[in-house]
This record gives sequence, C-alpha cells and structure tokens, in this order.
Amino acid sequence: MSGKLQNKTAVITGAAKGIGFETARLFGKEGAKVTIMDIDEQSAIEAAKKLCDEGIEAYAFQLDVTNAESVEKTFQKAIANYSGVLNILVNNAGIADFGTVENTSLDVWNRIMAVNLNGTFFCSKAAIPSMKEHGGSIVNFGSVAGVVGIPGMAAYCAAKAAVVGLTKQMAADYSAQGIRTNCVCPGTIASTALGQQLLGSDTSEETQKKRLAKYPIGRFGEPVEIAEAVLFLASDQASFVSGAAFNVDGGMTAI
Ligand code: NAI
Ligand code: 1HS
Repeated sequence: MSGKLQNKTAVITGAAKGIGFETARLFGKEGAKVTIMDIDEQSAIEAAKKLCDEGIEAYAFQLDVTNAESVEKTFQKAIANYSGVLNILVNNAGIADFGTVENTSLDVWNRIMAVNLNGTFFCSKAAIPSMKEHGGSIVNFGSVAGVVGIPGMAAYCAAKAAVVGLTKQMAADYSAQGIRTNCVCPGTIASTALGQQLLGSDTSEETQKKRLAKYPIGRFGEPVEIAEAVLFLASDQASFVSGAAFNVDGGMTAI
C-alpha cells in the first residue's frame, strides 16, 4: 500500500513529544522518513526509537531552534542524511508563557519570540535551499492565539500572529519556486505539556468553564487531530494550497 507521503523526507521540530510527535508518527505511517529535532535530546532519541519500533524510518537530532548557528549545522547533517533532498519541514517547536503587556518581562517576551518566531525563521532559512532544488512544503505552527486575542497571553499572541504573517510572506516569495508554505492554527490541545500549562495557568472553575465555552464543539482537541491537518497541508493533496492559515479549533475562532 502506498501512503500519502510515500518516500518523502520530513523534518519536524519539537517532535519529541506532544503534537509534533503525533505528526511524526502519522507522517511515518503514511510512508515518510521522519527526522525529529528537539531541544530535549533524550526524549528525541526515545521518540525516534519508538517510531522505529513501529516500522517507521526515524532519526533524532538535538536542536535548540533559537540558535541560528546550530540550526544551520543540524539541518546540513539532517539533509545530508536524506541524500540532499528535504521535502517537508514542520516548524512545530513552540513554548507558551503568560502575562499582559504590563506584566510581561522583556526576558519572557524575548524567549517566546525566540522559540516560536525566530525558530520558524531559522529552520525555514536552513530548509529552503534544498526545497528550491527539489520542491517542498513547509507547515508552520500558529495558534488560535495568532488569530484572536487571548487574555493574559501578550507575547504568545504576538509571536503566533507573526508566524501567520511570515507564512503568507513565504508563500508569496517561494510558491513559484515549488515551495508551498502554510500554517495550522490549533485551538487548545489539553493533553500535551503546553496544553496542561495553559489549563494550569488559572485553575479557577470560572476560567476553566469560560475557556471550554469558547469551543462550540464542546471539547478541546487531540494531538492527532492537528497532525491530520498538518498531513493534509504537507501532502500533494494540498497542491493548490499556499499561504493558508488553517484554523483547527473546534469552531473557536468562528464565534
Ligand atoms: P509540547 O510542550 O507538548 O511540545 C513541544 C516540544 O517542543 C517539546 O518536545 C519541547 O522539548 C520542544 N521544544 C521547546 N523548545 C524548543 C526549542 N527551543 N528547540 C527545539 N525544541 C523545542 O507542546 P505542544 O502542545 O505539542 O505544541 C506544539 C506546537 O503547537 C507549539 O508550536 C504550540 O505553540 C502549538 N500549539 C499548541 C496548542 C496546545 O493547546 N497544546 C494550541 C495551539 C498551538
Ligand atoms: C496555547 C494554545 O496555543 C492555545 S491558546 C487558546 C487559549 S483558549 O482559547 O483555550 O483559552
């Protein structure tokens, strides 16, 4: 049986855990070779091993996406490992923190920008040369927080909105050169570390109720529901889709 990503090569950042890991697993099930890049080396190795045990060709590289020099070197190694051909990049690595403009420190602001926005910029910069030669697809990670304002998440909302903007800009520059760029904007995925951090940021019954009430579908999402959307955008099924910000949010941004 031939999968939707048969023989494609993919790099997924922040894929040791959470949504990134489920994306790597789904890509692998669809026939892709997957490279997990994550700041957490041990977890990245374990994640790749788990996928190999499931019959997927998976590799692990330690990488902090905020370090431009390491990004360049690590992508060179990963792309060489794919004999020079990288088809898909998923810029999934991301972190969240909380605060209004008044109570967000410059350190927190810079860190949120560094991982969510600069990381996407650095990794794309490292992947594009191979993709220009062979064609490619980049999927960035926005959030509903990049589409609407979320109380108490100034830096995160700004970073994710910038990722949505960068996605459209990259589509404008590179679509004619065979590289489609899109982003997913997930609503809350409660089961991941980041989802738990979000729900734990204010555990009052009132806030929890208000949060869930924002989701017309009546629940939060699962990692695999985001992975399915990333798979579509990354695959040839989305051959005419470039510059899209795809809300995968149970209707959260529709109301
Ligand atoms: P997670 O916290 O479960 O996983 C994030 C992964 O990124 C971890 O393995 C972590 O080690 C890695 N990472 C963190 N900083 C890194 C760095 N500097 N370099 C390389 N790797 C790094 O998070 P989750 O929930 O899987 O989120 C994935 C993406 O989805 C993020 O971009 C997040 O902003 C976005 N998102 C998540 C939502 C949620 O509710 N969980 C909702 C909307 C968007
Ligand atoms: C943290 C992740 O990107 C989701 S922000 C959505 C927060 S809320 O709508 O569930 O309050």
